[in-house]
Amino acid sequence: MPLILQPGTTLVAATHNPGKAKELVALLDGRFTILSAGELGVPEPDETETTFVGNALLKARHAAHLSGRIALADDSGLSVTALDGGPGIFSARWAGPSRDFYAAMAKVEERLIETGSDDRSAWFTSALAVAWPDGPAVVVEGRVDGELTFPPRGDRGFGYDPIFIPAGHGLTFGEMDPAQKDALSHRARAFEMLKAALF
Ligand code: ITT
Repeated sequence: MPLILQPGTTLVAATHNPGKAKELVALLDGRFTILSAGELGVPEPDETETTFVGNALLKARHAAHLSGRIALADDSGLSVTALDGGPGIFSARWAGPSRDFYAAMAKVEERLIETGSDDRSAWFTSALAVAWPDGPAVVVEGRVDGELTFPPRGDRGFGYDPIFIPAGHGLTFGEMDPAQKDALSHRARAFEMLKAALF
């Protein structure tokens, strides 16, 4: 039987990151009723996998198992060419336990300077996974390429948005209107694939 998500289905958004949760709700566009993992008291699992896809599946399966509901998870991050794809799956961890992304962005800049490279190309990845409680799961991955800029610009968005300029644009994700980011982001691209697979 094909896996289909009917409009109106209740989904658990398996994220504890408010910036991400907001974007997921905007992308879902009123199609589903969303409960957050935080509201349901579902704890964050340890992200023990080595890929975005692996960690997205792990988070979705964990939330589906504990809540008894279909769960949607995102695992994402910033990859920098001159840092061999880092911080990548460690993007949240570079911000430390207090989730200080200004410190994390400064660390990216320091590491880039240390390499001596003038390559500022980078990309964001988002793996989105949907898991049925103790059942099947689907995972897709989207990417957006761009360039890094320092110092950080803009206070919209979240995480590394103030240093990332998507290719073909002049504004950082931190300066863009949220709707503009949602039209071209890694998360939006992954979401298009999810829609094609499940809606
Ligand atoms: P959950 O696991 O609870 O969803 P998290 O913040 O720990 O929250 P990740 O492990 O997927 O999530 O970490 C991804 C990090 O990458 C995230 O904390 C952001 O700082 C960064 N990131 C991901 N998508 C981003 C975006 O659209 N804009 C800016 N930074 C982003």
